[in-house]
Amino acid sequence: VAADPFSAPLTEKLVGIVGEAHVLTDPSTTAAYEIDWTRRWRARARCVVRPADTGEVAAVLAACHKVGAPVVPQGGNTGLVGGSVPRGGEVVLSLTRLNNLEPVDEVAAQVTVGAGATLAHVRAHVAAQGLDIGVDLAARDSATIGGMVATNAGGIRVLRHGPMRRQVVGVEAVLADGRVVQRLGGLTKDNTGYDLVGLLAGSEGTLAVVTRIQLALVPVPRVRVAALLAVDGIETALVIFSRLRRLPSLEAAEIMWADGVGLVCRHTGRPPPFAESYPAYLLIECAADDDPTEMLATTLSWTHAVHDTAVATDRQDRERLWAYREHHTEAISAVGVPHKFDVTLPLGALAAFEQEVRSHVAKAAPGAQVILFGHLGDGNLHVNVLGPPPEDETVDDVVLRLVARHGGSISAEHGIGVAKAQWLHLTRSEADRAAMAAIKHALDPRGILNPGVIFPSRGAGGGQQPS
Ligand code: 2HG
Ligand code: ZN
Repeated sequence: VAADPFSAPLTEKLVGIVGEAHVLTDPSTTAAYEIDWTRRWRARARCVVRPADTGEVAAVLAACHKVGAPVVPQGGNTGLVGGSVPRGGEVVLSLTRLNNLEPVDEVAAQVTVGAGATLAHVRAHVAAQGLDIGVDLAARDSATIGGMVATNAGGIRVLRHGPMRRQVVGVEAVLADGRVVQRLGGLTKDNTGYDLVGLLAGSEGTLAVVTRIQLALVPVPRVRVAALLAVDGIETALVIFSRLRRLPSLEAAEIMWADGVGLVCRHTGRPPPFAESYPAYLLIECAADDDPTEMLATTLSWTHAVHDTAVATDRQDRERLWAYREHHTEAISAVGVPHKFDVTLPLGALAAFEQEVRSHVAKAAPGAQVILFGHLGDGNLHVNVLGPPPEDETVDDVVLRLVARHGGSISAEHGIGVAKAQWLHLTRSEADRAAMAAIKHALDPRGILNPGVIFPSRGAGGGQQPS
């Protein structure tokens, strides 16, 4: 019989491991670790523990494992599916102090970093060698590499370089009972049993806690060009994209609509992108050593479907165009607490889905505001619904079932977290779920790592209830 985790003097044990200053229990200091970025998911932690290195992470997990105390690993807490905040009474294991950056290996084009290093810090660290990480995303200043690996983060360059899993050459991770596994040899070829590195990428803190990551780096291209194209809608955008995708220099193809861009302008005080407003906007970026501008212009010259274009090459101008896209998340959150659906559809189903998701949500939640945007090239739309209260899951059910009917995925790049656990069955069969559960049980037999994430918690309909 497991000891009652709440009667054991666990907190004292943790203080002995990491020091008093790094075990937080006072609500004024724990609050920021207990609420997620969307403000939809919030609960009290038993305590927040901030180890300094792998040894301390291992000791913390061993202590928690001994008494069966549940643990929620947390990086930059920029997740959007409630997977990095407590459900009530867990130990929050914050990895942000593991932010060591090791020297860049220029020959191998690799770097090894601590799980708590932010994406922006690692990019700045490797930039001196003319290198970069293949993944980039709007939360770059806060998102940590460990969290990005754990969630297999995607972002704006998946088209060119793939998601986070593809950038990871090796990891060091601590298992639920405190033992450490390490694959940091930096070998390009290494077929020695199961691919633990690939398995931990996207495991959302349910199988082990990633502490160090070895990343493959990509060269920084000499010239970058961004273009914002005003179009009539997603069908036109897809036709244009079908041409653009033949350009080897294409890195990003993002879509947004007039309402989202309007919200961004109001929220940030920026002027609209063009003198006139258009139904939708396609934002593309090409990067290469030889200036890709002319090839881009030639590729676009056949179409008359672009109403207006803004092109930018220098950094400031490019950032000005990207701002319309990257401020969507915060502009939406400034209006209210959104229901977020990060979904992928087959590209051929994207236009029908766009129409249907708007009409189905309007029927299920009259008056709700639906803001769409996303990574067109990946078939990845971010459906944000404002209006229904956080605990009302009617629109969640409507949107996710619609995705499944169109052959899509209920999570493209944000993960399942607790937000979508009860809908996992929509796109993962019973056999699939049994295989995943067997892996979970093998690596975490006491179920202490991020309970309620990916797999719905037993008894409850869908794990944590929204606050
Ligand atoms: C993005 O693409 C992020 O900017 C956030 O994945 C999406 O806020 C969202 O729904
Ligand atoms: Zn995204």
